[in-house]
Amino acid sequence: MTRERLSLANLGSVPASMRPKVDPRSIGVGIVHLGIGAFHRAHQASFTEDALAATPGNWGICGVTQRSGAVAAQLLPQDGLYSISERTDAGTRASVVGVVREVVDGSADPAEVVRRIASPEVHLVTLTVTEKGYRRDPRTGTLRWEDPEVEADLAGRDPRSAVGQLVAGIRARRHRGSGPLTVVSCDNLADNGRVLGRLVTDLAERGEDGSATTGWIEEHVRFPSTMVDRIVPATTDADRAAAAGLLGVADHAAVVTEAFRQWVVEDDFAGPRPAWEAAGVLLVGDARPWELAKVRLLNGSHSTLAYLGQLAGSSLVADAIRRPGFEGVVRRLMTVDVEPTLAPLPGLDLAAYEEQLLERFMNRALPHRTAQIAADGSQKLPQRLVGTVSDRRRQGGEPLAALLGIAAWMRFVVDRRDEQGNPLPVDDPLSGAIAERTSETSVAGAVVESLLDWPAVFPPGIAEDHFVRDTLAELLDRLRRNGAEATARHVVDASR
Ligand code: CS2
Repeated sequence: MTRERLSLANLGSVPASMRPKVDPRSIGVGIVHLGIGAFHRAHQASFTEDALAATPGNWGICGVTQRSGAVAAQLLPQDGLYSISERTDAGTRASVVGVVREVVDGSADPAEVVRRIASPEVHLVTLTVTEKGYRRDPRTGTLRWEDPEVEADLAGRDPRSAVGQLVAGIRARRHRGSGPLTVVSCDNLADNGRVLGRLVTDLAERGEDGSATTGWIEEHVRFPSTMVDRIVPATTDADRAAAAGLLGVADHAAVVTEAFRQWVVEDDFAGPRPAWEAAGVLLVGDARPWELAKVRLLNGSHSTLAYLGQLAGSSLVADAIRRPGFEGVVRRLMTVDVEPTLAPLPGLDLAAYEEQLLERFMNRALPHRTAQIAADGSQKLPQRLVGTVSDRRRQGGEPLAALLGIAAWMRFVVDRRDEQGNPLPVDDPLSGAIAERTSETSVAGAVVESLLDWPAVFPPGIAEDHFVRDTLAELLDRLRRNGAEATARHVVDASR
């Protein structure tokens, strides 16, 4: 059956309980969002919609697609409308979100992105461009100047990198007198706001009007750090069909997610903002301890489960966590390896938080693919697992579960076959470099050495830590010989 597409014109045929909480026609744009993928639509847009339902204001979102126009093609014919389906064991709750008021295809129309950031009615730019979208060199903390996209943006074309878009937009704001701006990174990076602030300032400094722009940034632009959390699997055709069944109209931009959502933002804004606190957003003085806890506990567990699951043949997180030994590894990672590295977080009951994470991983109503989480490991591992290892080693600990996660990543990206011999979907911006580094030998100890001694992923000095090196080599060898389940059980037994 061909259904009509969701749009403002046919919103009346959507069941009343599923319509937007605010009238989309009444909201002006006040936010530009870079990277309008499924995560943003299920997270920041959903919080903003709820905030507007409580306290009206012109906080509509202009969503920018960064790499492909696919999302623009999904949202534009629908006037920016899309549905969120929350999946729990008790069933699905669908609702249409109305706060996305404009969509710009950043690859087709980069000048429009700059114009929108420079508009006086825009006060916020939020970003979800993934870890690799920052184009940052972990060795120096600044941009990878040799990156062709960075070079091209610096040379003055209409910018296409996220940092390039911000700098050009900020420069235009200064020229036009559009007023201050707050830039909110919503990616899973430790201290994401300060990281981004540094990249923007460094690029601005080398570009046109360098010192005038950096001076203006210093005075008029803020970069609060944030912690964002909601599990949002990539939408499938089956998800879109289910959404259409509930809505009565087709929704090509549908997203599915869990009921849980959390957003912690530093209360450091250059100008006005939506009343996000009315939607449950936590505004804090320092978001860093929240981000560190979330990235190491949730994302560290996710990556460990994803690589172990991929090796053992579990394509879904909810299946992986049920394999013998895997839950035990995640528990050990959280309580023995990560917890001692975290600063105390008043008001957060860590034990309850960890139990809740395990329940979220177990959620069978929300099929979350291990392949999705396994992607871009070289960009994710440093903040998810490697930081835990470094901190624990400094404290004299033996972070076996975090090391198992890293060893499983190594087997995934180097051997590229699961335990049944099936090819694995390695998707990583550094996969070429990984293959080059490990082409000489497949011996576990040598593979570990060639990867550990790589500043793009691992901090300097870690390769000299014999415990880290030997344990990784042993675990990689065990993964190859005995498989992921037996190796997970070995790590759990060693923790007793
Ligand atoms: C996941 C995250 O894909 C991944 O790497 O670990 O997207 C995760 O689902 C979110 O950070 C949850 O907040």
